[in-house]
Amino acid sequence: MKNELTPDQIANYQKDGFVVIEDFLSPQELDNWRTALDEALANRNGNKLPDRKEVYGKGDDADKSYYDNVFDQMINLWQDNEKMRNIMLDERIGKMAAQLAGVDGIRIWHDQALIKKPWANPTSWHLDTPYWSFSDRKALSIWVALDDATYENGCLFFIPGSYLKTTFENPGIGKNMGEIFKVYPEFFKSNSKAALMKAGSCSFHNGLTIHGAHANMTSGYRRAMTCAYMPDGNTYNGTQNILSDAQLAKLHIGDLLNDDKQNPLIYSVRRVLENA
Ligand SMILES: O=C(O)CCC(=O)C(=O)O
Ligand SMILES: [Fe+2]
Repeated sequence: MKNELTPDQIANYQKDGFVVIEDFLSPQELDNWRTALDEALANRNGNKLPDRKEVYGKGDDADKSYYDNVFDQMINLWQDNEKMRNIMLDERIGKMAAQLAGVDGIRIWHDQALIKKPWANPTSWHLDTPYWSFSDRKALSIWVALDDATYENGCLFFIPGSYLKTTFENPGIGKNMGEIFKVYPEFFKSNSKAALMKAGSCSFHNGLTIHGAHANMTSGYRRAMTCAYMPDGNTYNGTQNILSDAQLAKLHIGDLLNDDKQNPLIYSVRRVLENA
C-alpha cells in the first residue's frame, strides 16, 4: 500500500479539495479488497445498512427510481464482515486521512461500496458533508477504484477549489446534473477535473468539494470501495443520516460522536505517542 503521502500530494489536496493516488493498492491488496467486497455483499441480501434496508435523507421520493439506478450503495460493510473490517480499520489509511485533513484523530463515519452497474445513471454533482450527522469543513472520503474508472464507465469528476466556498446547506442530489450551480453560481463556469483511475488507485476528497460522476456507458461494472471520515471531537448536529432511531433517541444536539462501535477511532496522534 502506497500510504506515505508526499508534501505535493498534501498541498494539492489543500488547494483543490481532492487528490488522486495512483497505484495505492498492490495487485495482491486489490485482490484482497475485491474478495472482501464480494463476501460482504453476499451476506447483505441487498440491505443498504447492517440493520435496515434504506438510508435517511438521500434524495426525495420522486427521484428514488432514478437514484436507485445511479449505483448500488452498501453502507458499513465493516460492521458485518471481518475482512472488510480489517481493511477499513487500517491505521495507515486513517493516518493519510488525518494528514490530509490536518487533524489529530480520525473516526470512520461510514464506509460504502458504490457500484455502478452496466448502463447506470450518472451521479449528479453534489456535496457529501451536508448529509452527515456532524458539521466539519475538514471531513473527507477515500474512494478506491476496484475496477478501472474510465470516461466510459463513470469515473469521478471534481470542481477544484470548490470546497473552500461551499457550505453545510444541502443542494441535494437529484436527476439534474447541474442543479448545484443554482446554489453556487460562482462555479458555473468552472473547469471540472476528471479522476481517471486504474483499479487499485484511489482518491481522497473533501466532503464539501463539488463532485459527481459520469453514467456507466458500458456493459461492465464500475466498483468502488469508499469510506467517509469524521475528524475526532465532532458532535451531533441533528441530522439522522445513517444513525438508527435507537441511536437518535439517545443523542442530543451537541453530544460528542465518540461511540467506538459506531465510529471507531482508526488513527490518533495521541494513541501513537502513548504506544511509542
Ligand atoms: O462513485 C460515485 O459515483 C460517487 C462517489 C461519491 O459521491 C463519493 O464517494 O462521495
Ligand atoms: Fe459524494
